[in-house]
Amino acid sequence: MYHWQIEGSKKTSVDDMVLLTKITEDAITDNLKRRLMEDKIYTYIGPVLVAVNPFKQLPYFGEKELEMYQGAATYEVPPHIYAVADTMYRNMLIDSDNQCVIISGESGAGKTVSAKFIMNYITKVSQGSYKVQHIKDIILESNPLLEAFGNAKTTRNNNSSRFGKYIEIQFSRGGEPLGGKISNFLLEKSRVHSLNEGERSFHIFYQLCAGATKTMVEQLGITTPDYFQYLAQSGVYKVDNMNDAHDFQETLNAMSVMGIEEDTQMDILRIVAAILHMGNITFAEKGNAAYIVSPDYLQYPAYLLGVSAESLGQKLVSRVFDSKWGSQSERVDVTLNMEQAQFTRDAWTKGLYARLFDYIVDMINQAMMTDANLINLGILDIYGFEIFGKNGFEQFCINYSEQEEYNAEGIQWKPIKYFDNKIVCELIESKRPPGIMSILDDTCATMSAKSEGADEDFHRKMESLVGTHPHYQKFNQGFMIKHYAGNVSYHIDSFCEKNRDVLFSDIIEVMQSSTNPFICSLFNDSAQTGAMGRPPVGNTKARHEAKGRPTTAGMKIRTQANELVTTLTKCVPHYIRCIKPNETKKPHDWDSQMVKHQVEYLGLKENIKVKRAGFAYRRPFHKFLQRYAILSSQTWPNWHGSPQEAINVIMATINMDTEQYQIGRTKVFIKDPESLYMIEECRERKLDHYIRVIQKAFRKFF
Ligand code: AD9
Ligand code: MG
Repeated sequence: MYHWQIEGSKKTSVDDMVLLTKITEDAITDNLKRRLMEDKIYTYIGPVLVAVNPFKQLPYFGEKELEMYQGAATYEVPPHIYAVADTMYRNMLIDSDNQCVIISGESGAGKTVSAKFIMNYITKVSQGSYKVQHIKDIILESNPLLEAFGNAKTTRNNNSSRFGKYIEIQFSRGGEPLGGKISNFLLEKSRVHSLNEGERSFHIFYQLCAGATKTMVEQLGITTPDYFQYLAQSGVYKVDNMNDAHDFQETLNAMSVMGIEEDTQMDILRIVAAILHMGNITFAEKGNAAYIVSPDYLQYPAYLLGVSAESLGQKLVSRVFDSKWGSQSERVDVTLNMEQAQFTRDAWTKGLYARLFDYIVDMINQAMMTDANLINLGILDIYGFEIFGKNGFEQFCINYSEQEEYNAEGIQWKPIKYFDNKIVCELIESKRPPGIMSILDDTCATMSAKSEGADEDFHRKMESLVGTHPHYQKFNQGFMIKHYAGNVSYHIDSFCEKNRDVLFSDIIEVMQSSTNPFICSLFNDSAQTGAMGRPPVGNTKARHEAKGRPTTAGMKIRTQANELVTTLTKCVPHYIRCIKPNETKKPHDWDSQMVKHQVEYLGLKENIKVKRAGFAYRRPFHKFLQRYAILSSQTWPNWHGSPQEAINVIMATINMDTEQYQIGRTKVFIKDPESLYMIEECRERKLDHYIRVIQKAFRKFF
């Protein structure tokens, strides 16, 4: 005998938004809100997972769920990120196809957390020997290590990824992880020297200050972060719910797991400390020439970097300029003014940091390298679209790469009507007629050694070449772009310097002369990885591209974005759309306008429509009956016959066209979504009826 209970109330949410009766942005937003209020953060649109950031730990990520989602059919279990991970893993094994998951959403929406859930799930459910366990440890420990060096507190996210990452886990045909590979994109290295209000630099700086051992304090001159100008400029040292000293231990442990020896760990920290000490070197000006205010401040960083205080000081205030740029070539001796000296110091520290970051990525890659020809599962966690109070070159690049990634999804997704992204892509990357990136590269190719007036020149050229573009608008200090995710105003300062991204050759020479072999090795540029990784150097052939132009940051991003799209097209894609429900970072706080905007630009409505078009609804008998038995007085509240008969009875009660459904072996199939909505409507009416009956009964008694 079956006994049915009313499943939820009329106002329950749907766990697959393909089932929404109305497909409007409001209905989608409302559905997500209802679910979040019940702590249900996951919702499907067919196979796409929508994840709303709960801003609190939820209980359903334990061993029980790890068990529950293995091999489970989607309809048997509530929507979950583990279900996506499980589908990827099983598809990969069954079809021997590479899989990837593209995680998108704005800054703070939960992309990195989602990526980690997937990595956790996959490493937990896959089998393997002792050796495989070690690879799993490396994969998992790569997260805290990369986050220490690549994440920072921004106003939008306390643990914001300041680099993009694509991690591939490589598996044997039997499903054991045997290796992996990380590609990193565009570290926001200017954060080393410039902080916006309310933000911090990369976590590692604060970790070192909070967690340094006695030896480190002595050997690296570590003290509290307010002593270091680079950190003191924003005055933010602590992050809610973050324990820097504890995280430091985790960073050190992660380095050990990567096989980085203790001596090398100390070398890495030496560079971190040297950067902080260099930031304390300040300049003043006499005439037009910069000088160092307190030459004493040169001693410590020079000692840490293994170079003489004299050469460090000299290279900060003057420059032998090997200005091989484009077809021009000149050698200029320049005395720097104060601004240029500061610029040089900052270029130096961020150059050091970028090389250190690349070194760490290299070490992780070496630790998980395998030469077996395997199938892989990739996870793309790129920075989220951002709009800050003041946006510069970095935001421009971040928003551009987010846009490229979005384009990559064009592979599978219908173009989104709401916004034709192609027009903005052209505005940014078109070669002919030149788009913004080309104009920027042209300006850089002809800019003077001292780069004076270059930004203004770039601004003027843009005005004449793209000034009339519908998504471009000029303002006094910069330009605005109407991106799909919002309008962003970019300030023009330093666009050219940041795009050119050269580390002056004489700085490189000083670094190569270091008595510390580790530092020398970082600057031993036989091949440069350029703006996104190691900055190009002035004295190598690799500096010049085929056309005789050096690689710029912009070129590098375009190349990497294209490579990424090529990689992704070779995989079976899966999608996770992360949504940030508020700006307060508080649980159960819902900003409808903000969510609706994300629903719009993530194209969720269009996704639902596409999914619905080819929709064939199928449900196991018991699930169907649980929901719809209420529709007939014969099947409700008890039923004694077979489930197949019950379904026939229900369908007859509501006059369902017999063409519209079929009863399979274990499931019922419904042809058109409209028929399903018809059943849903009948159910709602029935529920209304019951509610009225109950209310009436209540009124009678009270
Ligand atoms: V950015 O583009 O890197 O700035 P993400 O990566 O999208 O951004 P992240 O994953 O870092 O955002 O999430 C931001 C914060 O939200 C996390 O640090 C958590 O505190 C919080 N969060 C996100 N998702 C979850 C979750 N599923 N459960 C609990 C979460 N907290
Ligand atoms: Mg992130």
